[in-house]
Parts: sequence; C-alpha cells; structure tokens
Amino acid sequence: MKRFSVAALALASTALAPTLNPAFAHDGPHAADHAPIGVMADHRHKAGEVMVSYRFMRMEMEGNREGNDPLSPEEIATTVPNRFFGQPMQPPTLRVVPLEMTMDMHMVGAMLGLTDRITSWRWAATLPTPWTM
Ligand SMILES: [Cu+2]
Repeated sequence: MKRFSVAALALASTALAPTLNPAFAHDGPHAADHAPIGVMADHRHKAGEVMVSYRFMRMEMEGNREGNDPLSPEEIATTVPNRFFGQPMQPPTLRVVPLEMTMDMHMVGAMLGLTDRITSWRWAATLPTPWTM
C-alpha cells in the first residue's frame, strides 16, 4: 500500500453576476428563498451589501466500479486495459489501483453588491486529497 497526498488550490475568477432569475439575499426569512448550499451565484445583493462565507465538505470514496458493477483490485489489474500500453514501460493492464480516497475541501467566498443589479463574487478552495492505493 502506498499513500499519496495531493494538494490543490483553486482560485476562482471574479464574476459579475447579473443572474437571470435572482433572489436578493436578504429579502425573505425563508430558507427556500435560496438554492441549496453549494449552489453558487443563486442570488444577488443590494448595492453595498457584503456577504462572507466558509464551507467545508468531506467526501469519502471506497472501492471501484464499472457502471453499477463492483470491480476488485485483482479484476482491474488483470482485465482493465492500460490506455498508455504501447508506450515505453507501460504494461497492457493497469498496475496501480486506487482503494479509497478522502477529500476535504475548505472554501471561502465573498460577495459584494456593486449595484442593486450587479453582484461581484470571489471564492477560493483547497483540496488536500490523500489516496490509498
Ligand atoms: Cu450572497
């Protein structure tokens, strides 16, 4: 077993979000006024309003599948073709099989109402991803 750690930093661009069917962030007291958490740019802010957010998401995956059928590491190593076969040092079937992966994502964001019709937003996320193979 070998453990890999991959870190990635994603920076989003600034977007002016004159959304097509916007809801204002603070018009109503009901949760149904917003899209589910994780859906970005579903609303806009009035001029001068600021919103800062932090989100954390953990995703845990285990095992391998082809469609709905589970695949064992032995099946993968003996039957799944290596798309790089034919290049130097590449075997005909896969030799490294992921077993499980846990991904933690931290995401911070900020929205600023430039006018009542235009909202600017920025976000950044980190993706430290340990894999077990
Ligand atoms: Cu907002």
